[in-house]
Amino acid sequence: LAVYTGADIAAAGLGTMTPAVQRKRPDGTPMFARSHPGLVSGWVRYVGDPFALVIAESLMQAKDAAELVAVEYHDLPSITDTAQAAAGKEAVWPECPDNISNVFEAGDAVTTEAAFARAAHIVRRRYVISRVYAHFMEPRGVIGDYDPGEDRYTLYADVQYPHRVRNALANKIFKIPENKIRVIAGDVGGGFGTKGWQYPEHRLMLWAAKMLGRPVKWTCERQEAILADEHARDNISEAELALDADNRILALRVRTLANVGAYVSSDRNLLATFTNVSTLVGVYDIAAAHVHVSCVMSNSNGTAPYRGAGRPEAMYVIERLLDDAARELNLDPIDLRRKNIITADAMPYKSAFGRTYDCGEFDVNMERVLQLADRGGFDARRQDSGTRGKLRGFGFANAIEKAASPGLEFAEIRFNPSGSAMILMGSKNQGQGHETIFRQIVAERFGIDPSEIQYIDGDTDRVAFGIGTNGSRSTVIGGTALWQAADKIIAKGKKVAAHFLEADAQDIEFSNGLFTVAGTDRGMSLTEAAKSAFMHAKLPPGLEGGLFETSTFSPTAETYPNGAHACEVEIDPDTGQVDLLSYAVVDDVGTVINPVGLKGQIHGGIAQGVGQALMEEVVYDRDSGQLLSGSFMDYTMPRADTTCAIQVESNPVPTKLNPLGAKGAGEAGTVGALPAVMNAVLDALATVGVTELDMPATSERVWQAIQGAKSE
Ligand code: MCN
Repeated sequence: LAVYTGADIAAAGLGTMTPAVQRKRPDGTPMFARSHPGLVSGWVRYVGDPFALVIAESLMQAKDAAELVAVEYHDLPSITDTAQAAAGKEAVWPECPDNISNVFEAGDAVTTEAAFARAAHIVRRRYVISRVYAHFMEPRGVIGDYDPGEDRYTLYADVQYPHRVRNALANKIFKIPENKIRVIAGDVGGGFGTKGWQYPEHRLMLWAAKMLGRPVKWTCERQEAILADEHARDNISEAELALDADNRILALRVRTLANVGAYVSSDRNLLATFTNVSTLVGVYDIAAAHVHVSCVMSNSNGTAPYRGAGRPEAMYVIERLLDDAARELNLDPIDLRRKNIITADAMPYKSAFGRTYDCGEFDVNMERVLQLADRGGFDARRQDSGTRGKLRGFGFANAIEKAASPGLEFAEIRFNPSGSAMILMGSKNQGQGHETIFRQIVAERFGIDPSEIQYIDGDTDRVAFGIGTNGSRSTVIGGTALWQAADKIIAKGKKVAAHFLEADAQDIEFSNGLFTVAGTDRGMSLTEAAKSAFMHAKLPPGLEGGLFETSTFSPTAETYPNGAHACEVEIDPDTGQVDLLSYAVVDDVGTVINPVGLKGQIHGGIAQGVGQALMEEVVYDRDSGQLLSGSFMDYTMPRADTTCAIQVESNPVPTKLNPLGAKGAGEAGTVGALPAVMNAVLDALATVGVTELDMPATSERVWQAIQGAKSE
């Protein structure tokens, strides 16, 4: 039906995304950023860079036609490795010869330097965090449609932020009013941050639908997904810890090279490099800290938020550094943590990065998880493994993250004339179980059966406003908006009930779904009140008919979910195979809204952390820039037999920052799992002289490390 190229897109005048963040390059000149145009012309900058769109009646026709697109490639040198890109070995963009798009700093360099100057011990390490890809259950998909009568586009797509995608398409790409675009996201099929934003296919399908006068559909195949969907993590940190003679931590200093890929199209490509580095000091009382991040461009796909978005990276650095410091100084890693942990009586605690941890019992979490994991019995278990020729390791990590940062979210509660209820949420579910928890909140407040409440999200024409799921914000922010909307429903319901019960609204009480006149047995249910609210002829003058309420909420500060993770691994020194034997976590997500849902979130998060620590990795060939891990034959995913039974216990310390007392939870498992698992691997390997190993701890890498130590 059509073949379009970058030149067609350019001629159509479609806009691009742009980053809002403005930073400087190392030499003080403005940040270097180039946006992806949707389809490129003349120059592809990474394997997977889209340059032509082929549309046909059937998938087979389209694939055959795509094979006929003749491309004359001139091979140019490429650079995909983070350290080599940062060394400016080859330039991704000639205009930016050192490949440094921008730099970010936080903390206080001067006080940190001074603390290092008076330190009794300084421990230095280099940590590499590998590049991974989310690999959600369902690859992305898009249908674009255009209605010439209304001059209006409809995008059906599995996006995490329907309203923000609509706004971006309207304001940045098509430059039309938002009400000219409708975005409908049904079941998202997993997102993990990677389906968060505006991909080229969104604008291309809408534009092509208009050009061709018919809907156009695209479904990503697994191999395209890993080539072209955003990747994540991929950074190298040089970390230093300063301690006094009594092993109290004086300061932390970190320099990070973060690989952002070939384009910087929006803040998304930079988010993980700055928003969450502020938790680098972890749950420890560290008076001085400084971090310097260089955002490095390379001939690779862009990186963007993926479950944790900088938080697992931050915890990885501090928690591995503590284990390495303990090993170097011949201390017990837990005792070193005990000495430096922030205790509950220090709350609220302002960290060296200026973050205020409002509440939490970090020491309680730590001691409890050590009991759960039976650390006392570890030596005996290690001996037992030894008798079977295996190396056993105990891994520990405390974790803290910034979640539910200030920002609006929206909720609406509607009653129908029959008294049935519906809720419309601005946040989009992508697998976390929002239909359950938001119904549950309303059901508990209104005393109605959750299964009788209709749940709606993901449609910009039906839901007035929304931001979406990221940074574990939906429960806290969307849940509070819903809570407030419920308050309004009850307030209005009281007026309706007062009228029908012939009482004063002041005297109406509400509990368990019933409005009652205080001190009497006269009452009416919320459902009855809702029905009555539509009986316009019976309503008093001044009382508006119907029962619908909306609310938005933005917290004044972020919450700090925290927890402690402990796990054990066994390594076969002959093969390098790492087996995860046990895993325990004690988590504080404030008020637990749904214990089963929470457990699922923690399990899933840990599985993703274990996957990255032990096997997952996106690999580009250093010489050719080709993607080597292009399918599940080369990109290893964790399976049921990779993990083990996971014990999850909660130690909820409700926050006062929202009426639910909730903190975020959706990323917590991953945040703690990366360091906990790698610390366990290193604890096992240290017994045979291996003290340094980068993730993923694949059997080959582990075996090589053991051979290396033997030959030394
Ligand atoms: N919950 C709870 N009590 C709390 C907080 C949360 O019981 N105090 C439980 C609830 O079941 C809730 C769930 O945890 O539905 C997640 O809540 P929340 O922490 O508010 O996180 P969001 O709903 O905003 O989800 C975002 C978060 C992120 S950022 C990623 S990435 C992620 C994740 O959640 N992607 C997921 N979990 C995922 N789970 C699935 N299945 N699929 C994804 O794509």
